[in-house]
Amino acid sequence: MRKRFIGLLAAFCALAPAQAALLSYTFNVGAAIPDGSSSGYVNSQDIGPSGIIGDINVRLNFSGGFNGDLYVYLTHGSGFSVLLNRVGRGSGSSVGYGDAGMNVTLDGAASGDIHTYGGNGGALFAPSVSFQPDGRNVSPFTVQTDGARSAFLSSFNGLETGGSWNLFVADVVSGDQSQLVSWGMDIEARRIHQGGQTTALQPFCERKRPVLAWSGKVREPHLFGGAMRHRIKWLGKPVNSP
Ligand SMILES: [Ca+2]
Repeated sequence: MRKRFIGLLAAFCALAPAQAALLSYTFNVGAAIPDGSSSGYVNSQDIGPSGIIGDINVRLNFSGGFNGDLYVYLTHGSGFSVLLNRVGRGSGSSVGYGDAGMNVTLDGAASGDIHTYGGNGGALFAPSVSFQPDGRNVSPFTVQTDGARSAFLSSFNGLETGGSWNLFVADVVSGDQSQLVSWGMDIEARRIHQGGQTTALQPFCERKRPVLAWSGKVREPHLFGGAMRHRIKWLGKPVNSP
């Protein structure tokens, strides 16, 4: 009986339309990046608590410089993602792509790796153009095209949006100077905080594990039936805790 119910629940989750709130932030910066300095530049932005991250894309807008000089990563809480690590640097080139500037969206679901975008600056000059973040969590002085990729934007999934977001940018090779024009984030939030309440947008489907855990390993003897009814009440309605 329980298995059948869980099966029905799984079917419900599979059929339920995905719901999420899109939170967009753009930060106009206009900062020159120190040329030939691994100390780099950090742009920190504090945003209020608005939700829990389901997915995040990051927009980068640089002008001038030499793209293959740039090493860029983003941190927030326990999250960490390498966005650019000397694009184009690999066995065929020790300096990377020489294009000046970019305006691009980094999206883990995009089809191409920005590290190998091809060196055509024109391809990167529209925020509607998207690539996967570089993800190579290695020194920008040794990075190679075929290096392992691990530091993706999915590192932020499940974290609260609120708090400090820190964009680190270094131009690690002397000659040519980049300017960070602006950067931004497009966040799909699975739950949003408004007016002192948290609204669950996908109460069942984002909590598959607790649902499946209701098979005896629970603290409350009536959790299976009681919590299920409770959660059904949550559907589309405000709840006071995540
Ligand atoms: Ca440089």
